Amino acid sequence: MACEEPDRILPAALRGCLEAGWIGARIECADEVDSTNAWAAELARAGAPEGTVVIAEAQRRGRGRLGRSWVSPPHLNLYLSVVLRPTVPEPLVPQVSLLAGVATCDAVGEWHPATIKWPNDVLIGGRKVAGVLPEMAGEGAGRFVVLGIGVNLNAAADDFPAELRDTAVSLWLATGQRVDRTRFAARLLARIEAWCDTWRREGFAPIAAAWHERSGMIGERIHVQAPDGAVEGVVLGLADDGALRLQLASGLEHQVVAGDVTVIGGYGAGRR
Ligand code: BT5
Repeated sequence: MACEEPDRILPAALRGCLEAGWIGARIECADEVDSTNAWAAELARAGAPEGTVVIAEAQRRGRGRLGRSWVSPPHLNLYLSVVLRPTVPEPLVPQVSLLAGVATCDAVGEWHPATIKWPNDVLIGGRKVAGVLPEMAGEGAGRFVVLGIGVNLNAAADDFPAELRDTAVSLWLATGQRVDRTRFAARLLARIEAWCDTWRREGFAPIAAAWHERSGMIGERIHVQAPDGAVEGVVLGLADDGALRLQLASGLEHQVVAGDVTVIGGYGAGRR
């Protein structure tokens, strides 16, 4: 019986799908790593240029936010990290997190309509199709951001552990069509490049506007489980540092910088 080669994303094929630009200045692909974010950070510390992209077919210790993990089965999905060297003042660097959510939502949206949940989860039908983990490191001129993105592309339900089957989804599960992972990676990188260029030229306002459009969260009543406690309020919008602005029952404004959001009563309940 012929043995089928596993599907792989290869640097030359990916480069062939990318339009000339700064993203993909260097592309590295591996079969398996602990975490593409850790790998990209190593390269960045050793001087890798902005736009360096690393992709792994599988991750042994894929990272989520707040010490959580990212399920990364081999040859099915996309696990990618990009090295960025933003020149904006340090307090504005976290804006890149929202930018990445917008770019990922756009790329997923070319296959199936999707929305963003703060800060940057990408959802289809309320289930998570992609997650973003920006990690900042280095000082002064050596400062860099590793933008890690995981997108579920061709995973089937039983490629996810039982506890994620109700909350996770892949493009394949949503559309019934297999995704060409190289083409998806190229579209995602193109969107990241385009939004980074907009950020550099015009600042955060267009990114905040795009985020608002894709999130559908403004005016919703939400519950946030933050590391320092729980809070409930109505979403007013984004602050300049990417924090979520809430109006509390007391009428006071509160800003959430980290935590997990639940929309009370589901999306749209606050506007009914
Ligand atoms: C995230 O964290 O959503 C950020 C995930 C970033 C993953 C990428 S892959 C490439 C790069 N290299 C890395 O090491 N990481 C980045 P968070 O919001 O904390 O979500 C994590 C939670 O989502 C977990 O606790 C699970 O509940 C759920 N989850 C884990 N794997 C999932 C998957 N494949 N699809 C959907 N949900 C998942």
